[in-house]
Amino acid sequence: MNATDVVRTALLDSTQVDALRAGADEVEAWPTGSHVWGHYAEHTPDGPRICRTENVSACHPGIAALVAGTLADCAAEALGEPVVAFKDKLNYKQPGGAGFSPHQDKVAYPGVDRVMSILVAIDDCRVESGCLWLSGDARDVLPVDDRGVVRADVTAALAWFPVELASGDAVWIDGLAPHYSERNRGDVARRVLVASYAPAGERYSRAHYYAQRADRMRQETERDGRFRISTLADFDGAEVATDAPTGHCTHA
Ligand SMILES: O=C(O)CCC(=O)C(=O)O
Repeated sequence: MNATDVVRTALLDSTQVDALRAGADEVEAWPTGSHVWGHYAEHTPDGPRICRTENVSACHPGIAALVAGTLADCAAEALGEPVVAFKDKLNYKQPGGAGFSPHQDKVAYPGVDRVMSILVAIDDCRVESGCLWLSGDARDVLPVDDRGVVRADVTAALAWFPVELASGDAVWIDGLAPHYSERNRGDVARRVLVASYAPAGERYSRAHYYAQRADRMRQETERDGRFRISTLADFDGAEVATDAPTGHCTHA
């Protein structure tokens, strides 16, 4: 497998890219911790910057429409059957922003069987700005360490390729495909929207996923004392710890 097998060039047209960019700007301006599903910041050399917003669809109709429309069609094509969108997030990766250690989405999303994520580039994603790296070598769930990321010795034995994208391009990430990304060493942001889908027949839902996610994150943090922005402790950055969400979203 290489990047040409999994990239859809220009999945979004220029009107869709402009709308997505405007939506991401709008959401990024929300105060840290103000969105009940997660609106997280990290420490960067330029100070705290927003690094991730979870479940953007819940509070942004434009992005919700994209997740339910063009991106869902792309996921259905990849899985070869109708899909349900159960998760989406914006990853911002500002200059100096951190990457993510190698992981598999099937391990990260509690109880899901088959999953296909579509990562669409808002800004150009280059090696320098911390694009995604993928491996096509895994046929099953791989051994993990205490953070839930693929064990270093296993990671070292896999073949990896970078997935460079222009804004509007997308990449399919199968639930078993190990992937990671590096720090943004450039001077412009590398923002992406990532939406995740399960086959509709599995009856896996957004409400189920986000309830399971909250439980899993609470349990894991009780176990290891780490503040985290996902079920796995795969984020390599220094998060700005915020209080647990209260169950009330100020943007809904
Ligand atoms: O945005 C990235 O670089 C990594 C995407 C990803 O794997 C994740 O958010 O879990």
